[in-house]
Amino acid sequence: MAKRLNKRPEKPAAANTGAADELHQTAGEGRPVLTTNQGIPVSDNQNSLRIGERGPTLLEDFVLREKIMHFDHERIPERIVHARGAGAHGYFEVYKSLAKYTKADFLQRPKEKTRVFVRFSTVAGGAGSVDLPRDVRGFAVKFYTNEGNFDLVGNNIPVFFIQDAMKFPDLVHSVKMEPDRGFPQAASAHDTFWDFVSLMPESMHMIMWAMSDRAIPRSFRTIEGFGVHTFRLVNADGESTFVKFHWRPKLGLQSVLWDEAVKISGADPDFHRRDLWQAIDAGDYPEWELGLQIFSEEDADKFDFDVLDATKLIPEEIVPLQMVGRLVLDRNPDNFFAETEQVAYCPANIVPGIDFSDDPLLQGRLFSYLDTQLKRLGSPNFHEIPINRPVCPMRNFQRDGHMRMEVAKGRVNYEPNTLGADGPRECPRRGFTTMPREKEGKALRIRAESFADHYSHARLFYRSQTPPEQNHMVSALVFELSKVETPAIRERIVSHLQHVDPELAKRVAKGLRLAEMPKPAETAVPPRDMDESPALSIIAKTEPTLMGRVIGCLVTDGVDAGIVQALRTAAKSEGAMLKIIAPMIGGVTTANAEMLKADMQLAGAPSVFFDAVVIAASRQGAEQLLGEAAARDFVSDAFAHLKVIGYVDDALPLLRAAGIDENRQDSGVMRLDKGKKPADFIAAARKHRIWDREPLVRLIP
Ligand code: HDE
Repeated sequence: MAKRLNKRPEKPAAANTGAADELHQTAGEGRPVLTTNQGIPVSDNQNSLRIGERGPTLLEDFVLREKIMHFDHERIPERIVHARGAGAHGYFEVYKSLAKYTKADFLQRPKEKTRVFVRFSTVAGGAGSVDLPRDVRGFAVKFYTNEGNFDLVGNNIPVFFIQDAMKFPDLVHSVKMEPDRGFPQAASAHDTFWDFVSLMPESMHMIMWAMSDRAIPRSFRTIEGFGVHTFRLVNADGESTFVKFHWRPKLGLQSVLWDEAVKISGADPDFHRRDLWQAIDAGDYPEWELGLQIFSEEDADKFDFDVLDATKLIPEEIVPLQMVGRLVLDRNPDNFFAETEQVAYCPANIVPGIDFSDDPLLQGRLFSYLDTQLKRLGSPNFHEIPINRPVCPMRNFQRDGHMRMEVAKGRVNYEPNTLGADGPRECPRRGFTTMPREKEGKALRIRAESFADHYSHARLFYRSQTPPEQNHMVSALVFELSKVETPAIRERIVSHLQHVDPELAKRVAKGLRLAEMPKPAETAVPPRDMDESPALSIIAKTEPTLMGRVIGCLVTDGVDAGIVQALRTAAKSEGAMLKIIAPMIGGVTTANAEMLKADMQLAGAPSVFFDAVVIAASRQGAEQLLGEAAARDFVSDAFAHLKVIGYVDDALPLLRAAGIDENRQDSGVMRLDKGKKPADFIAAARKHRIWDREPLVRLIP
């Protein structure tokens, strides 16, 4: 900006710049001078201007008034959905040319990198809510390509609740706080949400996903992402295919258990954004692969569901993913507001070579985002905010408006013109062209027959889960419906579940203690069985790795430093992190009388923060911790959350106080001194959770 101003001919070139710099460097200790927004140096930032020592403040105090005025206007309206989020900069690298499918410039040259800004979010809660409610996660990527911005505004679930944009405000109203009482915040477990979905059988597939562990992820780094809708790719010859976009996390999918989610929400409401920030800060850059499901219009016609229906997915076993590139997040934002809050995604931002489909949900979204940005950012010039600016040239005759930053030169602000010969012109060769599509028919408000099957895909998802995952879905449904106060709503949901899976319906009915099984809901078309898709399960595709995970090691004075060091080395070689938790943040003295630094203090570091834990207390330390509830909970929660627990013999009293019998045959509880080695602990912890333990610690309907 300053550079451009200096070029303006009416200003004497850099007339007073040097002097101004000097003036502003005189605050002492090499610090620049604090100024008002007008650049006026401020002499006192502690006291407002008043008459006498104890007199009234003067209206004349422009420094005070400007500061308070600016503060009063620091907030902009939060997003009506996806209000809570965290973002990061990074790049997308395409593996090989995709010219065969698309002419999109950023997908033509192998290894070419395109800068991106990614924002993850929850949907239902306000900006100040917590990171771990049961909810869908937004996964929005802005690619700053040489042909303009391409926004892939997706979710971590490949389908959606509704088929038509018309229902979106109703859906969102129903899940948000109830309008009379203003609660619950960031929770679907209440009457209005279940009332609405019980009357919208098309939502049943998404409900299955929302009740699964996908809705309580361990980290943003361990979620998948999906473009959800069918899009089109168009190549230079004008040939088009359909495409579905998928993001696959390098660390693999991982979720927490519901009880962990509840406890994390209290202990660290910022669990996900902190995790993302810290990983990037440590140089442990989160990564995803972009997978494409490419299929032709003829393929689409053969499926027995409609690819324009966003409540359906195409099993990977039918159309496999082609991995075409990777996304790496390598830089935290400099400023949360300027970047993460002001970033304005819009599914209508596409580049030549990518096109929309007629999915009625997508079509509605094409309107909504531009409209919402205007309200949120307050001006049609929001594209000039640095985070939203394309990196390629941006030239047109749009002018003026609230907060215009560009100083457009010349007398020509219209087109065609002869007075601005060097001005921009349309370009049929390079410009975006819509894929020509023939359509005819009457204007109708109607839902296609091909959208009528509401249960088969819900059944596909449920039946593709492993038994522990199915158990969690049953528990989630029972939990949520038990919060619903109106019995008829609970019954209506169970009447739908019977079409998803009769056993599931029975278990939920039992968990709710329904007096009798309600009649099955009426169906437009009978649900059918599909081949199971293991790719839909988290557990079925979990890779044994601790990469990117965190091990919590509880220590006290007298800890054996050798064990801690061996664990640290083993964790590092695995790509995992070891965090030391001590009764006091000042650390502990080891058995060798050396200081061991603590990363966290016990009361603020419950075991829900960690993927596996080690109890390395000395005998005396363990005895002392018996009187500390946080220490007992640390151990008993780790056990209840099916984590691998390593311990030293001296720490046994603490394990026993937490109700753990060390002689129990459980491969996830292992003695580390004179027994297994840290490497054995790491090998066990790679499994993430000891699923066999679950029936011992939780009653499942
Ligand atoms: Fe959005 N959605 N949405 N949505 N959506 C918004 O735009 C909307 C839908 C998604 O990190 C809003 O800037 C309608 C599906 C993400 O800033 C708003 C419909 C999917 C984000 C809006 C949908 C999404 C949003 C609110 C139904 C997955 C956050 C603030 C027709 C494919 C982006 C904003 C960010 C945000 C409208 C359905 C994803 C109001 C009308 C389906 C990730 O414009």
